[in-house]
Amino acid sequence: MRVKFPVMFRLLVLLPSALLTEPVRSNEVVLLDTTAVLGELGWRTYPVNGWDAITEMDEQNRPIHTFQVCQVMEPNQNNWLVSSWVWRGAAQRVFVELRFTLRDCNSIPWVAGACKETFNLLYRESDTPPNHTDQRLHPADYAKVDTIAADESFTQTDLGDRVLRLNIEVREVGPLSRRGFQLAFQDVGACIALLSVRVFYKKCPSTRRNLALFPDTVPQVAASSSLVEVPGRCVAHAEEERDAPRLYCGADGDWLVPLGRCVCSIGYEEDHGLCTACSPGSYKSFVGNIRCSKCPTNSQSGPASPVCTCEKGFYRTHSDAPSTACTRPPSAPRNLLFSMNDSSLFLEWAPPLDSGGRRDLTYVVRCWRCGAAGSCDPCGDAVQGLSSTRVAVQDFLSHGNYIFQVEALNGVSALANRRPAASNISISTEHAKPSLVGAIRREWASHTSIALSWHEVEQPPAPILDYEIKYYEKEREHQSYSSLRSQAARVIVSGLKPSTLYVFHVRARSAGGLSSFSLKAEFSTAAQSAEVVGTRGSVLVMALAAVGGFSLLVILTLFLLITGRCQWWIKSKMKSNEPRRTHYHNGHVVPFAGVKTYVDPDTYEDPTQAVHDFTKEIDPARIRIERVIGAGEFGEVCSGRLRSLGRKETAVAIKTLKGGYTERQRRDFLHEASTMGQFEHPNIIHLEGVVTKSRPVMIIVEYMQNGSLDTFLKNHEGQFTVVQLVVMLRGIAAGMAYLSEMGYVHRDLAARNILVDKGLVCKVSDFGLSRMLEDDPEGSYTSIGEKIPIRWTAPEAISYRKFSSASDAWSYGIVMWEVMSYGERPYWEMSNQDVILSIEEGYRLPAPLRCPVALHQLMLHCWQSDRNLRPHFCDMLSFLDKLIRNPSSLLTLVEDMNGLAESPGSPDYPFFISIGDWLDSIKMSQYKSNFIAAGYTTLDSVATMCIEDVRRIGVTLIGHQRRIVSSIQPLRLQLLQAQHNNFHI
Ligand code: ACK
Repeated sequence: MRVKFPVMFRLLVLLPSALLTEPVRSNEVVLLDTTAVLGELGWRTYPVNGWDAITEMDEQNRPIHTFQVCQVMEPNQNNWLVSSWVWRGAAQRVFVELRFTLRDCNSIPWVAGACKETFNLLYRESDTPPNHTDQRLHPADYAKVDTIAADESFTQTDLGDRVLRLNIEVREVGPLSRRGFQLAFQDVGACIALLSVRVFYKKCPSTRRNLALFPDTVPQVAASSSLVEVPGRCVAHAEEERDAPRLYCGADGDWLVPLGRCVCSIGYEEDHGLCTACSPGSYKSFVGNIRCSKCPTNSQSGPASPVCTCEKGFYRTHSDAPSTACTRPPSAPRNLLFSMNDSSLFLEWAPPLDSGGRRDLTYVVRCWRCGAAGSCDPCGDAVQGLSSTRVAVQDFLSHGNYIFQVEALNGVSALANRRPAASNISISTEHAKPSLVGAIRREWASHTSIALSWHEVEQPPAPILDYEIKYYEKEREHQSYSSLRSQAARVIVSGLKPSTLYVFHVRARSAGGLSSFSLKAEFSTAAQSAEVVGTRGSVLVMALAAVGGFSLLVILTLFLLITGRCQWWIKSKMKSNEPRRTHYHNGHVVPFAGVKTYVDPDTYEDPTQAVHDFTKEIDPARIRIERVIGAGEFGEVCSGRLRSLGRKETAVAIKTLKGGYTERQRRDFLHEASTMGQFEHPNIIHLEGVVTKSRPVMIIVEYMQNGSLDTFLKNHEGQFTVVQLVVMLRGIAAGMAYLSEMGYVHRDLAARNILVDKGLVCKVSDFGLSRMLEDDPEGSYTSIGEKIPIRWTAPEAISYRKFSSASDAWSYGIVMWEVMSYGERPYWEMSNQDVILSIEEGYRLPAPLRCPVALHQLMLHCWQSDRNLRPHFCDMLSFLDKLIRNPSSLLTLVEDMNGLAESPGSPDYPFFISIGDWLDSIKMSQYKSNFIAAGYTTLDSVATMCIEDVRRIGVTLIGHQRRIVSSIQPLRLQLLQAQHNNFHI
């Protein structure tokens, strides 16, 4: 007997066709889709009165092919439904997606014995479609794929309405070797409506990665885990870097493990995955994924230029890097003066007004002696390569006429086709008056006065009446000068500007007239705040060092005190009579008795039970989705509103699980909710609840208006005070202290996984189980094939999978660095491999610009190789609280810290022996020639550079400028240490 179920049938045809169809994913190739067949399907039933084929029209007048069977009253049913022949194309393995409803036997009266709740899926391979003349069924030719049961059955509500429960099941068929196949559905007495059958295979769709193109690739099937290695072809104007680009096509049609890469050729830069020509006015002289740089000053270029050419009258030497400005020869030296004493004639001059844009200025001094007849002969060889602006001439005749010429030269003088600019002076030694004044000394200086003294020449030809002191600001040499008179060989010059360099020279007046001026001396007034600067500058340096050292000592003491207190607190808690549940080991913070402990949902035999225990089911009618705000691993992330009983609406973020998911995906998706639902803390993202009983499956969390922390900081660079940044860090530390106390290890703590609300409160988020595998864009495969965000992860976790709260502490140090540098990428563009190696070698991220010493010290503390030495989150929390309460402790910046080298907490930076060595260590080797050309030849000279200097020598990329400047600090420390230890580099 056949049971008809018209109610179900009505429900079926009322189904919107959208429910039966699924948008085709880009990595699926559909071989058969019954919802897309407009004509006859041509499927057969055996016996003919077993399965019923029903074709109805949907709301758009398209046919919906369904098959029903419901022979539940009589035992021993064997009803077959056989599909038409399907060509398998390139597939070696296909997926069959079935949408069906299945009525549960309890809902049908009087069928107790015969009714079944499953059916069988089978297939038969053949090279050609079946012969039309032989339409008999040969069950033995079919291989069974699986017995299919319903997840959800067809039920009846209290009101007697039937509620449709649509089941979607996907099965894998293969490996296939013949050209095609047929599917068969064997019913053994169930009440089934088969609504759609979709057969597809997966391919890795053609893609572009790392500037290489990869073609459509069908996964191999031999072993479902095997990967197909696919070589990539570089896009136009790109070339292979070290290793040829490769991708692996995984069995699920996903591209995996990108290896090697292409990089843009000289003259081209990366733009949205392609290499585009550098625009006129810019250039790129290296192969690599660096941006084109603006042409340096006084140069120009056309499109796709490897280098910019110098404008007329400007030049570059062979050793000048393409990034350096084009320069020209200097103008003439200025103010060539002489003075004399008994034995020497001194020449002195001021540097040229225009150095030509270079720092490699030198001078050549030539001398001619002229006879009475006016003819002049060279006095000897020219003195070449002088870098100072004064020379002493000995061996001159006391009754002679001389012409001296001083030429200014720089690195490009030889390239310019013209004589170097020069200044000349004619001197008659017979009439020249010697200077009666010896070297000028500074006695002391305040911010407005300088006291000077000088020696008189012993036995002057005539008694000295007084002295004239001439002085001017060094920077205003040509604009004005002042003069004073003094009868003694000393003077106090007052009314000067603070922190200003002055030039002084003195001449004597005797009965014989005015002597020539003494040599110039340069002295500076003190800064406004200083009282009187003693003649020994070292006193000042020592005082400053003492102040710096003291503040560091205060910071360290604070830290140790807090740490001590926190440990004491832990110990006193541990002394309690209550039994402890876990113990203190491996750098893991102890969950105490009475403190809630995190339960891993994976320890539940039935994961839905964990969802039930830790989350709240929300009625979807209370949720209003407003807009999509991002894409998660499992589906879209939306913002919306949640209406609560008795409360007004709250803003929420809604994570959705996209349709067509597998059971495993659903479990992984809800794993995050089961984890999050166990936490209740103001710095942990709050779970409102889940929707699991209807589709789409959703996780509802509180809405964080400012989104993820890394993007937020990048968008607000430089807009917060240090205290505001520390308050954000404090929030994250509070959340992490809570998690570690619960015994939860996050494993992916990074600014991108912190969310920020409208009041700038930071909350830890992302508790996804699968993030280690797929979700995190920073995840990279380790040698053992695990995906780990290398830059944020502690070395022991990378090497031995030792994840603990101590490895979270390492990541927290990286988050601190991200926050203090406003979202800069940790280790910049260094490759993951280089990051691992340099960490092993002891390199640690230098302090970001304007980073307080206390914070960089804390970062370094988090990055100790021995994880047992890293601070606990509760220690860090108290430390940050103290800093916030004493903002003055944040005033000492790393760049200002001179005394650090001597302090016990000084960081263990590597030791450099040359500029090249140092630039190599920070991966900035390409700028070696810029430093040399600009005259920076020693580490000492580099240690004084500021960001302006770095820019001036031709480092145009802001990221590189910052990296260089922040790496100068270890150099300063090294030099201070070297001074302290009395050795020279
Ligand atoms: O950086 P965003 O704006 O912040 O973009 C990502 C995106 O969704 C994908 O994860 C944002 N997002 C995630 N959770 C929330 C939330 N609870 N509140 C606001 N935005 C969120 C995240």
